[in-house]
Amino acid sequence: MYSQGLIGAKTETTEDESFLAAFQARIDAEEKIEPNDPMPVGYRRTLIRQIGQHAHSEIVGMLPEGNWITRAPSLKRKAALLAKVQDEGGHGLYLYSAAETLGVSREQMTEELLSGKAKYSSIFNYPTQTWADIGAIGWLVDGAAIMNQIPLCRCSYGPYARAMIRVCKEESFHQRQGYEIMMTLARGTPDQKELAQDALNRWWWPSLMMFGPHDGDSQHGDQSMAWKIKRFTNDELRQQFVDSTVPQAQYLGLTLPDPDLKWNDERGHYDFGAIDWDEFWRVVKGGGTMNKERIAARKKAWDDGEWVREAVLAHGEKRKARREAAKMAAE
Ligand code: BYC
Repeated sequence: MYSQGLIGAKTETTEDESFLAAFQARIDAEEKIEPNDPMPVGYRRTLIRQIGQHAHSEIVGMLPEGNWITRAPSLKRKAALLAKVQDEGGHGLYLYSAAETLGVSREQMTEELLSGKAKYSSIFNYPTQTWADIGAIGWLVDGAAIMNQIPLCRCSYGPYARAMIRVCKEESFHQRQGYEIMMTLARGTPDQKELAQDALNRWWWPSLMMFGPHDGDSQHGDQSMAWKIKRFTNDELRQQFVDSTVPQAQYLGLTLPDPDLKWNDERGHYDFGAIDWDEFWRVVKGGGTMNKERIAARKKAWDDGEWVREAVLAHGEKRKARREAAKMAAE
């Protein structure tokens, strides 16, 4: 992996006023920050936290949908779902590689996920109860992900921004496959339409929570905006998501589970009801229905893969030794 030579690299900087001002000037001039550039410790730490958690979300996110691969209703649906889940694994790999360019190892990030120190998106702690949940996840969860990730393509840190470009293209396919499942169900029998409505009722509020706490409670928001890691605040992106999703629900003939949802002519946006922040923090802190199961599945995957990692390293060592022996013989 191109980034592995950077793990454990010397990363300290002297953070006097002139260094910080020069760094901010580069950000303000829209220059990309690259792995070997000097950067403030806080900038590096924020990126490792965010990219690491983003990577974890992608691979934990494979679990709720992976749960339906064997039960997809047709071969076509199975093939699309398999491809989608595989894409999410790929996103995790690009993101772990992007985080490695900041000097952190995959092992370290995995330990933090398994110990609960590093978070992953709250949304993946809800169970996928019916086939319609796969439609709702593609439509809403991938839809929310796109809304959040398109601006990350312009993130000030080069490797993260570049990883996001491909991720967003794939998320766009995911969103469409989800919406198409919802459309098929919504236009099907009354029972099928009811399944779609039930899935929407369960996934709507957790999808709004994906954007994170209100701006007033977002600890990292202001600094991440100043560093142009984030380009929009949590509340701005949540509002954009609501505004673009309401007409999609109307087109499906489904009802969003929010009696306070209504168009506000003055603001030019939809008003929506209060989010249950107690539920959000409970889930983020490990109290969701599926938290324990998700971490147990990731731990098993990590443990089961140990022999593969060892075999790859041993193979690498052997190849290196062979190359060196051939070089010595040639000299
Ligand atoms: N869930 O100061 P704030 C996907 C945490 S994958 C859990 O606003 P920030 C997909 C936050 O980490 C979707 N925790 O933070 C995959 C912080 O805690 P720490 C993942 C959350 O970073 C497979 C604290 O709350 N997308 O789409 O400025 C299949 C305070 O928050 C959540 C990304 O990761 C949450 N929802 O803003 C389908 C995108 N929200 O770290 C789909 C990249 C907040 O201090 N990440 N927290 O312990 C971001 O854009 C930002 O990190 C966030 C939060 C907007 C999520």
